[in-house]
Amino acid sequence: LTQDDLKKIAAYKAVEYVESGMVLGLGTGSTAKHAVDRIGELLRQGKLKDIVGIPTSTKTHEQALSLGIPLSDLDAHPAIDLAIDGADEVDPFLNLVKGRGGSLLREKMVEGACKKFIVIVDESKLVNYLGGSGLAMPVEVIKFCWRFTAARLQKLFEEAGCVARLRTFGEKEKEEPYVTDNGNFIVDLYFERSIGDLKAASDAILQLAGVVEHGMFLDMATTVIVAGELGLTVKNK
Ligand code: DER
Repeated sequence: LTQDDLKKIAAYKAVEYVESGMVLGLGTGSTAKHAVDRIGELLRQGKLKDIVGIPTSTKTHEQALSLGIPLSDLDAHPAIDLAIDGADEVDPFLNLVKGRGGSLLREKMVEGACKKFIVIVDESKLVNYLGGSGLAMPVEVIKFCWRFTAARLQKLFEEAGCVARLRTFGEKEKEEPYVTDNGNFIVDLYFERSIGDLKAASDAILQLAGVVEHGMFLDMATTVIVAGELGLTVKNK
């Protein structure tokens, strides 16, 4: 089984929790893409009806449009029945790192408004502690004086050996800063050691005026579906 097969298996399992008439948060990323495709398929087959989708990115908005999934937004639907989305890291307490796809702000807004939030991952996303994968922990920051904000973020976590880097895209020498759907930059944090108390870390990050939001989703997931070589595991909060 390829990693994408596992992502699809987890996604299809999550869609089994979708009932007709639900307002759904539609996630972003390669795993959530399979869930959105599956919802579109079941709508087309008439197996699901009266679904309203609340996309977490322009990318997912376009995918859902192409599938004919009726769409709306948080202004019209401030309370959402169920969101399905991927994650970059899942710790043993179902805390998440998200946002390596750049959509963390809208994801956190939508998923924070949900009664149930199902996370779908392949087993490679499981970590012992957040930041433990050595991969990016994203922080969305305003463009204004982003270097100032990045330096304060790096200083905040110097104990954990933190390096803060502006997210860019494009070839070497012609790299451009990545700009989110909301017109902001992303500073990615890389850690050598655990940052310890996650709630304290979250509060400290959000106190910096130039920060918009960070990619730690603490105590938000209600169910995590993990697809592994040996099968599916469903972890409930
Ligand atoms: O950017 C995001 O938050 C995505 O959901 C990410 O966390 C998971 O993306 P993947 O399913 O492509 O690994």
